Amino acid sequence: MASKLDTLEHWVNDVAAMTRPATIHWCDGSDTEYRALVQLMLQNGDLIELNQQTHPGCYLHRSSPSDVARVEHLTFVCTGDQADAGPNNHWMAPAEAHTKIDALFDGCMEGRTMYVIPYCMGPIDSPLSRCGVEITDSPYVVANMRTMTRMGAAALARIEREGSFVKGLHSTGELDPERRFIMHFPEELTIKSYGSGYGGNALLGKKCHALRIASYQARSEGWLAEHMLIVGIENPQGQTHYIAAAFPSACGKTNLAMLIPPEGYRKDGWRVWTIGDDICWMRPGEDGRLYAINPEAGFFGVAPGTSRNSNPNALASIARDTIFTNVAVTADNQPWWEGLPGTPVTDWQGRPYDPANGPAAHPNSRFTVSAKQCPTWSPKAEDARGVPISAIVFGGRRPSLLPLVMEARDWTHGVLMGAAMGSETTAAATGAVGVLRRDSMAMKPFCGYHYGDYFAHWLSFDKAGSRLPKVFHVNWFRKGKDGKFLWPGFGENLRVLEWMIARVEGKARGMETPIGILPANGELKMDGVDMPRETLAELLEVDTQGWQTELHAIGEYLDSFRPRLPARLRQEQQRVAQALDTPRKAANA
Ligand code: OXD
Ligand code: MN
Repeated sequence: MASKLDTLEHWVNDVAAMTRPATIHWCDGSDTEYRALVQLMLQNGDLIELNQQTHPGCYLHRSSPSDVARVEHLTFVCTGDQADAGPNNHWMAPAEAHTKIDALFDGCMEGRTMYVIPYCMGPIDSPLSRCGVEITDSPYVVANMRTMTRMGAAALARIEREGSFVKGLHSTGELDPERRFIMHFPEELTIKSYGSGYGGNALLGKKCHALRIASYQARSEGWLAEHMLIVGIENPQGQTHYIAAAFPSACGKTNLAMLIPPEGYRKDGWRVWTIGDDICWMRPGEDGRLYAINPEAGFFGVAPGTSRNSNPNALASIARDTIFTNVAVTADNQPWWEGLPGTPVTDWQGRPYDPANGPAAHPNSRFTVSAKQCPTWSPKAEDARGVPISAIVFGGRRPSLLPLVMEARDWTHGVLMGAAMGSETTAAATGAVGVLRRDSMAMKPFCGYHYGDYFAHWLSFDKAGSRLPKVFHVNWFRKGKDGKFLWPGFGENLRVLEWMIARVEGKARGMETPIGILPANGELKMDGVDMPRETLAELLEVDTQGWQTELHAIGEYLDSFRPRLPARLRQEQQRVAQALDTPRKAANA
């Protein structure tokens, strides 16, 4: 009988015949291999050594200036039936997509090394994990994949055992935006990415596999692949609640996942445990609760804004053995970005720093670091069973209307809250920044199938025997009339999480409103926060008229997913809209 690895070898041979590399290297994930890759990249200029006294094992990579973010307009979901990709994706017929991109791959690795990277997304022995193999001609991708996934021999052994894996083919090509595509073939569990070296386009385990392909797989297998951080909140009694939270790119997932409790909380014995900062795979366990793993093994975090104030844990994590991409450097060769003390001398493009050229570090500059280096890394992150989720949180950048926190009255309402999510765009993707767009469950760029089917899949978890998490919506980004943020954010966000946990444990009454349950007077612990009462009132205010307009817009947005929009979701939107028209009735409903 043919070994399961034969399939892999066949595919590798086929790819080699098309791309024609000089050599093929099967990655084993060892330290020796990593060191050799770093040496190679230091020689060919892909990496620049940073100050090894202050930052041992740290290197800088500078991208081509036209290759610094995800490219949603060049990212395709190629399903046999166009309708299956949905209006939320760009679509191309699979045969046409293969032909188009294979023409680019033809001979593209001539004279170069082709790396074969077996990897596992999730703890190597977890039934929730899934494997993949990425073929690439980029040593930078190999080095980053080693940090971001469980890569090498153990993953290869699991692939041999299971036989199935996601196939990912990548080449940096000419880095020409005119010759760049990120193609997904969910029905073939295949990804083809050409012409970009940027993380989200090139580290195929991350967005391409763990979100777009995995969301598609999850639908047919009864689980969820989500753009969520996972954080454990331990109370002074030693009980830990795990929270999964979805925010669009560059909205502070990494900061929330590594939150440091305010001083009073620390003294009382509260602790925070980091499980993941970007992706969460969840599946119902035998007890009906949702159990989650972080499929990643590292953080690919946004550097600017990471500071002693915002995220000391991230700063501690990246003091060694980190690859920085597109940050600036100081006179003594330390990595630098806006928000750090000190001054840059060289900007992200390697030019002498001149404020007239814009920020010194690219706004989407990144660090890649092993999760194990995070001081709050939870031992539970390696638990094959995953962690039970007590609360799901949705949130976005909303300068107005959305209150600091609200709770959905049940699962269906929670799905509506997630579906209705909106946020101002950020630098994580190319395009205008600061424009409000709907981003259901923060999955707009990442859902590998029709959003209507996706909402139906979410609703389907509400069935007999399930013990689903409570669902909340937060908004850390509400602004006052002076244009300044009303909520201090960062560690203070624990106050909001504490209220959620109190709700989960049945220890807070909450206050019913037409849009959901808000903290009742005095339930948010504000001691030690210098905030006028009126500011808190503004953060929790429900502007009925504004919400009526919002509900109308949500209805129109949902209608764009007809005919696959689940009727239950539209009915839920109507229920909230009616409750807003007759607020008193809703409170007693
Ligand atoms: C990311 C993103 O890199 O969402 O996590 O863009
Ligand atoms: Mn992300």
